[in-house]
Amino acid sequence: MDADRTEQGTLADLERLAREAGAVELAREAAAVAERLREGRFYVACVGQFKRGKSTLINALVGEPVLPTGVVPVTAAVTVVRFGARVAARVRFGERDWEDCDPRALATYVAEEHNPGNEKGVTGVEVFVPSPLLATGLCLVDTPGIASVSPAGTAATRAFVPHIDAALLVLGADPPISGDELGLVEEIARSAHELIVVLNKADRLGDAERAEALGFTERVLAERLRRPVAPILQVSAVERLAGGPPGRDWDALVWCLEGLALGSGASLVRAAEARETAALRDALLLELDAEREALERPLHESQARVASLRRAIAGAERALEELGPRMSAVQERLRRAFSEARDAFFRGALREARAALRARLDGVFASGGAPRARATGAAVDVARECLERWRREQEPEVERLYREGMQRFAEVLGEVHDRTAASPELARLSRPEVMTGVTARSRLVYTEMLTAAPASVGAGLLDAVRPPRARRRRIERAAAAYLERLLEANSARAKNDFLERVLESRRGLEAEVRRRLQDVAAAAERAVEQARRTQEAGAAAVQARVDAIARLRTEVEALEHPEA
Ligand SMILES: Nc1nc2c(ncn2[C@@H]2O[C@H](COP(=O)(O)OP(=O)(O)OP(=O)(O)O)[C@@H](O)[C@H]2O)c(=O)[nH]1
Ligand SMILES: [Mg+2]
Repeated sequence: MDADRTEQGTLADLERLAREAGAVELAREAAAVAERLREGRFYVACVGQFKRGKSTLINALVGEPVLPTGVVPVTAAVTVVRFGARVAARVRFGERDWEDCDPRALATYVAEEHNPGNEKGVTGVEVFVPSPLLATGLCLVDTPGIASVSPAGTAATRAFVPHIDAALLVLGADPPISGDELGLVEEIARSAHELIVVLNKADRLGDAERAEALGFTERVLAERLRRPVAPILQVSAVERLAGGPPGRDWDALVWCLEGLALGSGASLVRAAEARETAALRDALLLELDAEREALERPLHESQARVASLRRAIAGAERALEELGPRMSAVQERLRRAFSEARDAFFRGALREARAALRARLDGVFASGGAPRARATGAAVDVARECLERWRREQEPEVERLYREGMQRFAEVLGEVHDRTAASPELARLSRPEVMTGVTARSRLVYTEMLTAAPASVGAGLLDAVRPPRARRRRIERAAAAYLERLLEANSARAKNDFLERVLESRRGLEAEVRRRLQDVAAAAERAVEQARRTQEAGAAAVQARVDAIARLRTEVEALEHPEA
């Protein structure tokens, strides 16, 4: 059989089975996925921390300022920018149908200011633009910036991760990449392999700052993803949007995106097919099982269960809140342990490093030349060796601390599981899954040394007019002070990075528990409600429905798995 027909057939079957099962939203999703794949549409999601310029970058790429942008956190809902004969937009609320909307009024739905925390319940926004870049099926997806003041934005972006086919990671220089961004990109990389990384706002950066940010980010990313990443592209979305020439790496970015469409578009669509089909299938099986269980109980019990389920969900949410201080206590313990280790290092290393520097400076002054610059270089070398040694020595301990911390986090969160286990529907919140991410590695990822500017240029000019002995003393003092600053700043930075990593993992675990709680609860509530209606129709109706569910289940399980 023709491969395409098989694949489309599986989704069509899923849609039909979901409809028969009464899982309207799943049926709709299956239809939407089938349509997107039939049309060869794939999602390149622009992701990153808030205010990196993701929305501006998409506007610049499609050549129209269609998405709202601004200096305060803006994007509050995931927005798909796709090809259309003219600029148009549509929006969806909850499980309702799409509604056309004025593309100029998009901010009403997607901007944090007009829809804080997505209180309007927007579940989808699509913008159509007649851009040649999109004509290939490529869709640019704007996502809310992560780690901004609105947790709803981060949650919306994370919820979209399973639908991402390729990612466009938008970074800046300050900081070059955050722990949250690394966590997100690692999560995305589990299912989407294509990753383009851009350093936006390049117009604002000096050459030195840019080079430092680039080198650092490439190394950190490669280390975290455990594979090399393509060179980071430097762009300026505002320059391009203002109609400036496609300077810097702009053309390379466009080629990359066009290349994705031409070279990998088809395989991205196939991978999406396999991924989305598997997810829909699992969701449908979950709904069927939940409904069957509900049907097997008497009506009054089902009604009591709806009430008890609602209480259990509220209880679990409260439990999560209450566990906050305990999670913070674990975090605080880790902070103290790591701070002590770092302070001990700093005290011990400083003496040794000063001695090593003195020895090198003898060489510097013996060989003449520009002693101040070479003394600065010697301080950088000594600091680097010293920090590297520290990193090597500390790594096993850091790993142990991190694991221990994550284990404690998972145990604390496990209490939510225990408290909800009384409700069979919520007992599906299986503990091992809650612990995903616990095994994440904890290496001191930010090992590349920052070399803050040494003493002022003025001092260098004065060197020339000083007697040699006085000059040597001054240079030695300046180099020693610089060495101290380097060690202080870089070891403090490693500490902050470790703590940020811990915080990020904690947030990830909590978000995962919340998401599962909501998914399972929603499926169970729907099932109980549906079972209640069937039970009201009498025993024969119940039997017929149990039989139908058994048949549907068999059919869903027998569906072919599309190959990625
Ligand atoms: N100088 C400079 N500013 C830029 C660039 N790109 C975006 N900006 C500015 O940065 C600010 C944030 O841009 P947005 O596009 O709203 O950023 P975002 O990442 O979508 O923000 P959120 O949706 O809140 O996550 C705006 O004031 C933009 O004008 C750039 O390349 N250079
Ligand atoms: Mg935005």
